[in-house]
Amino acid sequence: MAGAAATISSSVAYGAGESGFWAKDLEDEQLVDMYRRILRIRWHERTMADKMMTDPTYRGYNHFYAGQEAVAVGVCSALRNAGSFDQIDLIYSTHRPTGHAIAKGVDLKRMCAENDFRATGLNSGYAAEMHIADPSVGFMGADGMIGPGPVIAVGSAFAIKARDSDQVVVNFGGDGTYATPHFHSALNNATLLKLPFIYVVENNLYHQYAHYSFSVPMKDIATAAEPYGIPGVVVDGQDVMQVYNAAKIAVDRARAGEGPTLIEAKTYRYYNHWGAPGATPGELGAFGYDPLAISSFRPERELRAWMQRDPVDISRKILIDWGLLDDAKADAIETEVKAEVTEAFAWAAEQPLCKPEDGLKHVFAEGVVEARQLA
Ligand SMILES: Cc1ncc(C[n+]2csc(CCOP(=O)(O)OP(=O)(O)O)c2C)c(N)n1
Ligand SMILES: [Mg+2]
Repeated sequence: MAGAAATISSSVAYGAGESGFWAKDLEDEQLVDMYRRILRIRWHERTMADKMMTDPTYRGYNHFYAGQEAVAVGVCSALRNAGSFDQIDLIYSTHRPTGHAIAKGVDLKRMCAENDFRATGLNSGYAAEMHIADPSVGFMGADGMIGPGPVIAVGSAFAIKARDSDQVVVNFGGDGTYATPHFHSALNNATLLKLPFIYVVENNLYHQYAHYSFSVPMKDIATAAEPYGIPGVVVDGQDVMQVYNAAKIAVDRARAGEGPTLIEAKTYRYYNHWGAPGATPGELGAFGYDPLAISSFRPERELRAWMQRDPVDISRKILIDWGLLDDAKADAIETEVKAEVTEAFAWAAEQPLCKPEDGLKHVFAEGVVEARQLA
């Protein structure tokens, strides 16, 4: 695979052929858990969007991830998500982080509290959506800046290699990150140093309100891997099994010390760039006009076409086709997840708000730094 962009075409049937081997090889419970996590992200999104539109006391805001769930869940399912900090795999997220956070396993209640600026939130209520982090599960943080994340992630991968650990680092980035110097610097250094690093580009076709072709000269961002001689993989980001398979191959390669991979997941976001403008309470997605955009930046038909290939429906169909679920079991999981999300928001709403005098706590780490950290 090295030296050329390998394509897992979207015509590959659900997990069929060589690329399907690992997903089919997972334990039944792990496969069902993928569906559960996709649903957890989806209902967190819908609940939060509805709250933003209907509850004036709610402070939270989000760059919604609905439509892209299979990317986060497919990738994180191929990672080590439990264990001590020197064992688990690490992910670096973006300004659109809550799906990544849930897929990696952050505590949903504490994330809901964080997003509503509550003192018992994941980061004491001072991070909110764009800076949430939970290193205990390897969720190294959201990042409001478009660009620097992958450079930090590559530094982390270098530290892992220096410690001779077999951990893997994944950086998620939007299609907008291609046009930043950090994208190229990250791939360059990860290749030269053969780091355990995976760059997952979530190509949802738009940066804010501009089509990606305004700043990306090629159709497939994965082809950016070619000059580095590392694998560049295009994957159907609506199909969790295909994402998983591509991620599993990349994770195995990274753990074996063979270096980085670039994965491009073709996907789409159902809400507008930020918050819930154009959305209607109780309805998935934002079809209306976003006043922040200069004009209607995407055709409604395009959104509806992507919604016909919905990651929730696709994962459910796969598991039913594979005989792991039937409609009644799938519905029961959905009911459980909805109850879990409702409970998380209700718990968060009762938590104390953070206090101004605590605002500068935890900005810098306390402790001792040796003059030379590497022998
Ligand atoms: C350095 C920097 N410039 C501009 C912005 C404003 N901004 C926020 S999101 C965004 C577009 C990101 O597009 P993409 O990477 O495709 O991610 P998506 O929002 O589609 O998930 C921009 C320009 C920013 N956050 N940081
Ligand atoms: Mg984008």
